[in-house]
Order: sequence, then C-alpha cells, then structure tokens
Amino acid sequence: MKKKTATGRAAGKTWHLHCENSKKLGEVFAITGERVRDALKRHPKLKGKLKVTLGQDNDIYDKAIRTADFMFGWHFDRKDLKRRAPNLKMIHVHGAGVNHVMPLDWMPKGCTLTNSRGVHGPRAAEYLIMALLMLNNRLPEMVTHQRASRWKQCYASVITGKTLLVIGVGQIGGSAADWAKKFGLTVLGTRRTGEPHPSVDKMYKPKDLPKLLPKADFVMMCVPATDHTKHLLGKKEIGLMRPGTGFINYSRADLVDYEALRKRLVKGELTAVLDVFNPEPLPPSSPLWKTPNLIMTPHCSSDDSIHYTPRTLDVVLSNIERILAGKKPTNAVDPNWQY
Ligand code: OXD
Repeated sequence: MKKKTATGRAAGKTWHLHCENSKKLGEVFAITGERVRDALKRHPKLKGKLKVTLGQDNDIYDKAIRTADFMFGWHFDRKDLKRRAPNLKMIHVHGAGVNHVMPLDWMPKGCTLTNSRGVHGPRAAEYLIMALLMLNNRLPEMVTHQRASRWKQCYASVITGKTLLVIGVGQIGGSAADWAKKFGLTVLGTRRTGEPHPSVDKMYKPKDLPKLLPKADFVMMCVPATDHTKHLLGKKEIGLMRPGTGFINYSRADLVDYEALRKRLVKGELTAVLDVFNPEPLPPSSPLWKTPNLIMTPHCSSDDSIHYTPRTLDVVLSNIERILAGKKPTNAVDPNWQY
C-alpha cells in the first residue's frame, strides 16, 4: 500500500496549484511562468511535486479548479466552488485586503483563505513616510497654489516632536511607526487588541479614537476594511481632527466619510494624501480630483513593482510546503474579523 501524506493523499502524487491572472490588474500582479519558475527555485522541497497552471480571466479556470489543490489569484469566479473545486485546501488572495471576497460562504469545506499581509511592509512604510513628510512640508497646499499659478510661500517646521496617530497598527502601520520613531515623532496607535508595539509610545483601542484624534498632528489610516470598520472615521470623527492636521488614507475608502473630509479640505482646515477611492478607478466626475489641499495617488502606494508578486509567490509556496508537512498555513484570514 502507498504511504499516505499528512493531507491523506498517496505520497509521490503531484499536487496542483492553479494561478488565476486578471489582465486588468497589470504587470505588477502578473503571475507569469518566469516568476513561478524563479519562485520554485527558491523552494526546492517542492521540486517534482507541484504542477502549476496559469490562467487568465477564466480561460482555463473551469478545468483547472477541478483538480487544483491550491489556488492563487485576486478576481476568481466563486460560484459553486464547493462542487467545482472539491480538492482545494488553500486559496491565496493576491493582496492584503480581502473585503472583495466577503462573506466567505462560498469557501469549500476544509479550505483556508490566506492573504498577502506582511508582503507590503517595506514599500508601504516608504510611501507612508513620504506622505508624512509631504504633509509636514505642506506639499498639498503648495500643489494647490501651483495649480492656481499662485506664488505663496508655505513655511514648515521640523517634524521631530510632532504627534502621529496610526489607526490600525498591523504589519504596515507598525512599519510606518518604526520609521516615524526614527524621525523623532511621538507615535500613538490603536489596534483591536490594544496590544503594545515597540515603536508605538502608547497603544489604545478603536473606541478611544474620539480622545486621540484631537491630539494628533498627523493621522494615518492602516485598518482593513471589514463590516466592523466601515466609516470608522465618520463625519463626527473627521470633525474631531484639529485644524492643521494632515491625514493619510492608505487602506480603503470605505473606512472614511470622504464627503466630510472633502468639506474640511475645501475650507483649508485639513490637508490629506489619499491612495484609495470608491469606486476605483475614480471617475473624472468625482469632486475629489479638484479638491484643494489634497494629493491623490491612484492606489499604487504599496505594491512593489518588482518584488510584490515574487514575494507573494514565496508566501504561497511556503504555505504549500507547510500544508504538505501537515502544518497550518500562515497568513490565514479569520472569517470573523475578515482579515
Ligand atoms: C491590497 C492592496 O489589498 O494593495 O493588497 O490594496
């Protein structure tokens, strides 16, 4: 009799990973043959054990998922997956935010959903620090004056000693906090558990936001979008930021009441750097395009153009190795907290 593996299949069997690409996501997220081959070289334990199929926009999806043990993608057809993909043990979502696949009622039994948290860290922190320095140097105001051909000097003072509030100190918020400490900022943070972080001077829980918002010179949104966090910064909370506060939203637009924010930007009370919008792409009719004191980047803050997909492939392949060794995968999404 053939020896069985931890997952109950015969040893020597070839496992199947299906990677589903979406053309509209572009190069950065492309799971190409070359990227897969390079990643497999970094995971020699899988040599000869893994068959990898590459699909795009459903071209081979139906057939591939019939035998797939693992799947990796961002947009994929979730209809009737329990029946269509009976072997799936892990689906890896090519991003940190998984709000677009919630609720998880479509997940086949025994299958774990994993995400790319931790992959963005270094690039995300660079962007966030750039945004902080832009806000401190009053770039949003200067760009507003530039658009109006107006010579107006906006003097700024050093950032050292100012206060940053990081809402959602996870991997990304934590990396930004590490940098902020290097610049001599006081860092306040919130996280669901209230658990301390070495670069956060004082950690709070989300319920403490009303008392924290008026204390900050800069507010940085790093929270995942879930049913629990929609409009975490609503009109009331936006109103609590004191005049002169610089605001960054790096996570998802649904976390913030953008209309309330826009009104304060128009009045010149706040400045902001926003990377996320609803919908995306943001239509030309959105008033945000012409809002003063605002710098917008089109959701490209964190996905490293060279390293993002290779690093994510490393997470996927390491998790396949773990599952084959009878261990739980890392980066599992908690269905209750939705991240
Ligand atoms: C993500 C993102 O979810 O880049 O990873 O928005």
